[in-house]
Amino acid sequence: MKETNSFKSKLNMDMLTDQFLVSMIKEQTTPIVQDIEKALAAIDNASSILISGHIRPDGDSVGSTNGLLNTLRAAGKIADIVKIWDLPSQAEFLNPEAGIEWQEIVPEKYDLLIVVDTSSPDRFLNEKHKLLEKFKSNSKPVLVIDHHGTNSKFGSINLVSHAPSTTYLITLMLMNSHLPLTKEAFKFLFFGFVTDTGGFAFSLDNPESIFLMLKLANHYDLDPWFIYRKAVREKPYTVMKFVSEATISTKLITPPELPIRTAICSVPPEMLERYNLKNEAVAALPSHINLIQEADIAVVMSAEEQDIIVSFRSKETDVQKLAVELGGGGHLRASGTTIKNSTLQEAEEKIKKAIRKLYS
Ligand SMILES: [Mn+2]
Repeated sequence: MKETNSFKSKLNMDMLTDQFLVSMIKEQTTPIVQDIEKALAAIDNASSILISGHIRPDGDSVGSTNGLLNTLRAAGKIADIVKIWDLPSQAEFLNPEAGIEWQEIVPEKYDLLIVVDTSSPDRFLNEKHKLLEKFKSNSKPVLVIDHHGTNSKFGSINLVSHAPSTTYLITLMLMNSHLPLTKEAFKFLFFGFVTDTGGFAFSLDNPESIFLMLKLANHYDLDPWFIYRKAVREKPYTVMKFVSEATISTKLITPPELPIRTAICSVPPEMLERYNLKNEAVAALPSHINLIQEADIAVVMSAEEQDIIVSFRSKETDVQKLAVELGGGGHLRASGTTIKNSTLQEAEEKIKKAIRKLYS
């Protein structure tokens, strides 16, 4: 690989002793090195930074926000996170709220807004806080760091690239920086990688990423098995029961009713109430329903106030285009959308119509 001038000395990666790991980090960084430099320049220039993940945060969103928070605070900067939702239960063991005092967000206090793992402005609390408008009208930079293929690049600086997780992009960025990538910060970044890849599985098309993250876990003296187990191999008893009931109620629709074999799981609010679970418990469902061998597409729907939250998963089929057709976005085999002002029944009809249109 050609060495570029962009790699300065004494970066985080230069302190690693494993030269094979260092060369792999450089190789993984090369296609995005210019965006990384712009992102790091924006961070360097800011002394107070506001960080936001996406609504209904998953492990990658929590890992990205908290990994950055930790690093930026260790670098002596003022850094805060926009609190947007209850945290996913599998993140509890990391104690992500430690050291965080939640307060009313005053956008004017910050020099830089970093939005992570968020494909479009309607996926974070922008409407409520008018963050994009306030930063842009004051000519303050907005840095978007994300790995969703459908990202609309709504920042003034965008580190947006195909990657196994947003925390992976952040890891590459920090390895190319002088910012203190602490053990605590890397723990969150590793956790985001594990959760978003379903325990490394979805990153098998980029085996270097698995090697790199495992080697770094080793470097930071973390126990990868412990984090992996906590992240993807354990679920609360009530969630297990809820997942079982939701699975039993799942319909498998096959041709000719739909052009492609589709498993549809619909979660009425009553079901969550019965198990005393919050909406975040639904996040456990899509990958589970996608296990159904006879289904090409898995659809999970749940109600949230007047809207229906929809997740799509597939084994091979492109469900990104299905989400986009319905106003959402995501990845090729994992995507989602929100169908506004709708009942579960109406949303299901809309989804079936889109499936007939796209896969016939
Ligand atoms: Mn993600």
